[in-house]
Parts: sequence; structure tokens; C-alpha cells
Amino acid sequence: MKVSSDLIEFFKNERKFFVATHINPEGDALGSCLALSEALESMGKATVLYNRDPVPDFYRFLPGHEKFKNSFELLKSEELPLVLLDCNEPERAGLVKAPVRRAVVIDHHETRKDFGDIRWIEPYAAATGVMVYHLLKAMDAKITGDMATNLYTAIAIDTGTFRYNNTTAEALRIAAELTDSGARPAAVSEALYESWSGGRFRLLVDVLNTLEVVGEIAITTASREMFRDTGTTGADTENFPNFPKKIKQIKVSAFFREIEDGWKVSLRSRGDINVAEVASLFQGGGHKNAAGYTVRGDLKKAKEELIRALRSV
Ligand SMILES: [Mn+2]
Repeated sequence: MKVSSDLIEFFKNERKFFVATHINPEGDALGSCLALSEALESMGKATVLYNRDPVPDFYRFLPGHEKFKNSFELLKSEELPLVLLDCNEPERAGLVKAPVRRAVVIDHHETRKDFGDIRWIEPYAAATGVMVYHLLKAMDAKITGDMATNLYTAIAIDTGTFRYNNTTAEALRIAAELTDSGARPAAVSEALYESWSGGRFRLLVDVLNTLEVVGEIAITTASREMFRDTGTTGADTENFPNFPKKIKQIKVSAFFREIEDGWKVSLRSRGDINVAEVASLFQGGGHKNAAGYTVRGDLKKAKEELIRALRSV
């Protein structure tokens, strides 16, 4: 994976960076930002980490997570260059009107957009964390134990902890090197998969009880009421769409989560079924096997539209 000299020059020449990632951040988004921030600071630079949403409780084991700010007020007094990670348009980061001087995009999502003065997009990278790893190497940054934990978590979460299709030899080699640098795979796995709140577990039970199977499609739902009853939020549903895929016959799992004015739909698929294409029919996007979109209005109608769309691809 080649890191462009433009990008290295950018990081060398600028002194302070506004580092942001997508809303509802997960491990790849958070770990990539944190590792890059620490590396830049070790080179005498300053960084401001931004996310519209708070860091979910179960990601608060990531070293440095408390550095994230939920406001971009300061950009009004100081125009900084933007580094956008794990997404490629400011809207995805809740940054529509943020005044930034220059913008760099580092992402592994497929895109047809053209935001950014320097765009580095690698649709085949297993995680943005892999790209940040290469960037740090190209900048001769020493990878500390904390950076290793952040990058290892980034790669682990996006590969389903080395189970999905994107688990390449390269991803495993980088993970091994990060382990040498101080990441602890068992501790990260425990933090990611065995540190749930009781409410989150009850929410999963409620969600699994909504399972409907239509041929090779599984549909599950989380209503606002369920969140209220279990004291949880949307962030707690991370990874929920993958559970129905434990059933062998299921080729597509669709998870409907109730939001303010409609439903957020997360799609997971097996093999050649491209759910990014399906999501794009509803103005959403993502990767071939993991994508999503939002719909307004009635749940029953939204489910029917999705089933029709899935049968058409
Ligand atoms: Mn990612």
C-alpha cells in the first residue's frame, strides 16, 4: 500500500490538525483517529479530535478516548486543516458547516464523491486502521503500545476479529506486528465482546425475539420502546445485524433500528450478495457485505420495499 508524498508533506508541513470521523463511531473510526493523533503529537504537532457523538461506553478502553470533543466551536476562532478518517464526506461526520482550511480524506469505503484536497481511498484495505498503520510507517513514527492497541482494535473490529472476507495475510501480519508493539489480543477481545452492560444484553434478547425469516433474508428490529426499557442507545446495537447470520441458510440480515423520524437499516450479507448496491437504491451506502441506509415512515412498508429490492439484485 503506497502512501503518497503529498500526504506525507501535508502532515510534515502543517502544525495543528482537526481530526474527525463518522457519527456513531465504532472501533475502526475511533482507533484510527486515536493512533494518528498520538503519532502526530509525538512528532511535536497538535491535534483536536472531534466526534459528533460521545464515545460509546464499551469503547472507553481505547487509550486516549477522552481526547474526543463533541463540539467544533473552536473552528470558528481558528481555521485548521481537516483530517477525515473512515468516511469521505463531511456530512457523514456531522460537519456540514465546519470552516476548515484544507481537507484530507483517509478512508476504505467505496465512494463516488470528490470531497477533499488530498483523497486517499483504498476500497480493498481491511480497515482504515491498516491505512493509518502504513501512514505511520511512512512518517517513521514509532508505534507505542497505546497506538498498537488502537490500531489493533480498528483492524479487529472491521474484520470481525479476523473472521470476515477482508481478513488478508496483510491484515494478520500487521496485527502480529501490533501485538509485538504491545497490543494484547485477548484483552481487546474481552473488551469488545465480553464487557457488555446488562441492559445491552437484554436489548439483544429483545431484538432476537423479533426475528422474521423470509426465505434467505432475516429481519430483526429494535424499537424506541426497547431502548427505553433496557436503558440503552443506538450505539449498543453495534454488531447486532450479524447475529442472524449465524443461521446457515441466511444470506442477508437486515436490522431495523428506530430513530427520530424513521428507521436506520443495517444490512449484512454473505458472499457475492452486494448490499451496498441495495443500500444505494435507498440513498445509503457501505461495503459489499455491510451497508446501510435510513428510511422515513412505516416499518411494514419499509420492510416490504427492502425485500423487493433484495430480490431485484
Ligand atoms: Mn472502517
